[in-house]
Amino acid sequence: MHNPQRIVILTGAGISAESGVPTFRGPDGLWEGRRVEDVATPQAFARSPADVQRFYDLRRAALATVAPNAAHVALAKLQAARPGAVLIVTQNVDDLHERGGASDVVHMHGELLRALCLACGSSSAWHGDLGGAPVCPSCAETGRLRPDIVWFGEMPYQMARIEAAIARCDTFVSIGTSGNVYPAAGFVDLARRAGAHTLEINLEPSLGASNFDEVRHGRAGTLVPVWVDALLAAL
Ligand code: BV8
Repeated sequence: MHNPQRIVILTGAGISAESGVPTFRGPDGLWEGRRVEDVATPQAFARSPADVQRFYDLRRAALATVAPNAAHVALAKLQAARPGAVLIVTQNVDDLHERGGASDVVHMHGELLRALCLACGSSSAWHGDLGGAPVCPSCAETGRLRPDIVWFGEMPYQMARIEAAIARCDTFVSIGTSGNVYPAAGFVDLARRAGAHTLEINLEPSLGASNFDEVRHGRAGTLVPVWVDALLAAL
């Protein structure tokens, strides 16, 4: 195994599956029989805000019932062992990377535990429901808060930082993602163009599996600690 100096790790719903967070395209990847794309859009929020708020209020409340798993903890261990060398870019809106001990995490699709004010534009930490008429912590406007989540058709967060990190990484690892959603699904191509070694760790081949130099198929909770320990042993 080469000795990576700069690592970018992309994670998706699969890394949180063993913690009990439902995935999107797993057997139950639907919400009350509807595709997530039909709920997680600005159009859906305009059409029925109460419905969308309830969708996220339920997921936010469920966060208190789950805990990080061995894959989250292993990535935090790797970050601690290689300060500044490992960036985690997650599509997940849960806080399990941070609760697993990770420090440098980019939530490119937003966070369940943050709210965005449509009146003043500020983003603030939020733990309760957003249904009803919540008051913005910074401008005190009522009922103008939405989940601070990137919906379909909206620009993901910190794209410049993500693309810069991938352009200079020597190792790109994708964990627990099906490769359905862009621009995240295109990151492996960016990494290849940067000459990085690319590795997929996933329960099954993702849509982009053939774009990776190396693939390991199985459960993240088992494979990620093995990968991290081997990396740290090689140091
Ligand atoms: C944008 C927040 C402009 C909401 C999310 C190009 C081509 C086609 C379409 C597009 C394109 N470019 C843009 C689009 C449109 C769209 C898109 O990609 N649509 C798809 C459906 C075709 N993209 C957008 O709208 C994006 N915005 O493009 O803006 C732009 C363009 C260029 C550059 C900048 C901006 C915004 C997309 C973000 C939407 N918000 N989440 C919420 O959470 O409610 S996306 C959401 O779905 C997740 O965040 C995640 O990204 C995606 C779900 O995918 P995964 O995480 O991979 O989960 P999934 O269930 O699919 O797979 C789980 C995998 O884990 C499986 O493979 C399974 O086998 C594996 N697994 C299961 N258990 C385990 C496991 N693996 C290991 N261990 C286990 N135990």
